[in-house]
Amino acid sequence: MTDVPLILQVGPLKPSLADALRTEFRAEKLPDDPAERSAWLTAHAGRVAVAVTAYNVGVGPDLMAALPNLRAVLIFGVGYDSTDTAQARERGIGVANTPGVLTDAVADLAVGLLIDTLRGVSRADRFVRDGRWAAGETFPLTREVSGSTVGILGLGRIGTAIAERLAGFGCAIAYHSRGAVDGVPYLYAASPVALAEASDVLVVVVPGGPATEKIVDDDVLAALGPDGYLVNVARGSVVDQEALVRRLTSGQLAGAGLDVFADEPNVPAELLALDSVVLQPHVASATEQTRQVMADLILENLRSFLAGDGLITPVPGSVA
Ligand code: NAP
Ligand code: 8YV
Repeated sequence: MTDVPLILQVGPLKPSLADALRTEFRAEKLPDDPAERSAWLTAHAGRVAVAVTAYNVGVGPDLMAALPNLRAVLIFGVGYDSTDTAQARERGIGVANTPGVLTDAVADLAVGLLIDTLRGVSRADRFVRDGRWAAGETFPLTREVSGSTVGILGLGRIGTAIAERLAGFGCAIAYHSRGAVDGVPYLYAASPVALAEASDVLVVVVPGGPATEKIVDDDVLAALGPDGYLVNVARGSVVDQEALVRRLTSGQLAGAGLDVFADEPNVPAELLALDSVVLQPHVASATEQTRQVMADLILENLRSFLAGDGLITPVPGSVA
């Protein structure tokens, strides 16, 4: 046992980031195997000063409680719903994420997913590859994107970037957040149901966590109606996935574009079988450029924190 402060990698990270943590900071990786993890924690937990993790793993309540000298958690991603921020606040542990630097990439993918879902880009590609065009079949008409009304649930950084892109398509934009946003030219809806009622397409981009658990419930999907579409680039937890599957399979919803799911990487078999949905493996921020800048921001936070200058991008409510 030594008292040198340790940087701990929790879960998989971008390989170049994991390399930089290991070479520049002598970081160690928490074993994945439960028995090995438990033995590692028994031997080294007291040395861990900083944990570096990603959205899909995080530092949950048990792991955080097992690290008595933890001082900071750095999250590769803007969402921090898998990390116990309440315990961190109580214990004065700083939590930082990577906000802003992935906004454009996520907004681009959301708009691409929306266009694909309404216009059937992936479906038409399958149609051609399957030889159906060559065999004389006609691809069915699809739904116009330009001029449609798009509801944005969560007009934050990414929601705003999506709205700005879609305004360029001549879409009417409505939104719902817990409060109206000053100075935006979009229609404010007082609830998720009111937003869905006003929208042809509902794009979901609120943070995950208990406050937004199934915020898109069956009532919201019903309000969207049989000609309505859902696009989710937020978290699987924010949509009632069973209700979504039911409405899609029964034709009570026209289609969905989904980058996120309730139990990733598992996607319900019913969705895999549906031609009206476009499915993505949680890749909205996954460009070379964005992932590099996210990794750089993690390292900048770490260097700043270790130099005693605090976290550069603490999450709301966190100590810096
Ligand atoms: P942000 O700037 O904090 O925006 C979040 C928005 O959601 C704000 O407008 C906020 O407004 C609203 N909101 C929060 N709680 C709400 C509630 N209970 N009801 C209604 N609105 C609520 O965050 P961001 O950078 O845009 O990121 C948003 C989320 O996108 C992340 O947290 C993450 O889960 C997800 N994301 C996914 C991917 C992906 O790969 N698919 C990539 C990046 C991000 P108010 O506080 O005024 O309500
Ligand atoms: C992930 C995301 O961070 O930022 C978020 O909240 O969901 C994504 O950008 C990314 O997939 C890497 O973990």
